[in-house]
Amino acid sequence: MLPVNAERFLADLHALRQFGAAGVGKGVVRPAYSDADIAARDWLAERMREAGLSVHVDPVGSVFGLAEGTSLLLGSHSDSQPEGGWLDGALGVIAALEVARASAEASGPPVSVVSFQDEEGRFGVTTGSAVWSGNLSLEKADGLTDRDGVTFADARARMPGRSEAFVDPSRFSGFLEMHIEQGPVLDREGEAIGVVDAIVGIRDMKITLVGEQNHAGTTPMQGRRDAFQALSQFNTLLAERFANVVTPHTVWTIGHVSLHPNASSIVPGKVTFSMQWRDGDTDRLGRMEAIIRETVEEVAATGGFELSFGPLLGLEPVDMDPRLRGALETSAETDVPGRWRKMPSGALHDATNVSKLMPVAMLFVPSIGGISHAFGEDTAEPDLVTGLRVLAGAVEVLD
Ligand code: HGY
Ligand code: MN
Ligand code: MN
Repeated sequence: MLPVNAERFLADLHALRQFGAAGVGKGVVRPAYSDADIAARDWLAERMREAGLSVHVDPVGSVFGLAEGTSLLLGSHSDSQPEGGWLDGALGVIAALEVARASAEASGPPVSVVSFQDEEGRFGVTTGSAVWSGNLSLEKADGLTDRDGVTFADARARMPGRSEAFVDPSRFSGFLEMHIEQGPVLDREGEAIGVVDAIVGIRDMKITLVGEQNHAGTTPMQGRRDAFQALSQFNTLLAERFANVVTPHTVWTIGHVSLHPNASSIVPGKVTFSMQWRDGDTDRLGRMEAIIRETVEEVAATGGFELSFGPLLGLEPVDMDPRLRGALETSAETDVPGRWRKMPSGALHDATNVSKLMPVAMLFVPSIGGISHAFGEDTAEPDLVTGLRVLAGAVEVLD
């Protein structure tokens, strides 16, 4: 087994959390290209150099620590949601760093490390790895805007030390991403490791409805073109119409709503909201898209609203590579016999994009209470260390 150092790994994980530490517990606010994110990437690049890796910051700000020759690539992302936890992404990056370091110290197999940029989708969906993989063109990415109207082009220009070149993926033999589960299964079942078999697909777009802004006291209920009421009606109709199409694993979320002008005494004239849906079946994702479009078109036509759609972003469901997955399974069975399971991922990961470039596989450690994308996200430290050992063991199996 590669001599990974659990104390050094945990110390680095806590050090990374200091960038953007917020909220109660171990919360983090470190969205892509924020000052905290840029400082964290700078810190990470220094740790990579100390580990003997050569640092390459690609045009979108994904930070690679490259080993010489052909290597395995390990990593995840170090940006966070607008309110996030200390482990989502960070765990996979710091575990990768520790395995690369330990392997170099023991003259083991070459291991490279990556922290992809904007996995959490301030602009798109897993934007940094999507651009690297070709799932999203740089031109299209540059035109995407965040919820405040900042473009991806302007945001990535803030990232110092960027190269003009993307890393050539042919230098890597495969990609392993360790992550927290972000769901309740492993914690509930008392298991230590999940070996992912497939990652669900996703669709995401912004929808805007424009009605008529007016006085909230004098405008009769009859004839109002109230954008909030339109959204509310759409939401209710959508749930009814999805009923015959979805499975218990299908999910959909209206997570961001911008209501204009958002004041108590004004009938709101405009709403822009995010519409996101996820499922393991591409056909179902398409059927859901058709229902979303028809339903909102109907609401707009009946109530007299102007309707517009933002770009449809998405990633297809993907299966993990059997050989890499097998290495994780062998390592898990050696380390925690009978205390691991195969499982799908309902969260998106950079591995989805990277699978276009090379074989990929993923492992999960438990999330306490299944909480993530919230300040309360956490994992018991012994479980973090088990994940590190299983990852290191898989690297050895593959060697
Ligand atoms: O939203 C996701 O599934 C991921 O955490 N970006
Ligand atoms: Mn993540
Ligand atoms: Mn996340």
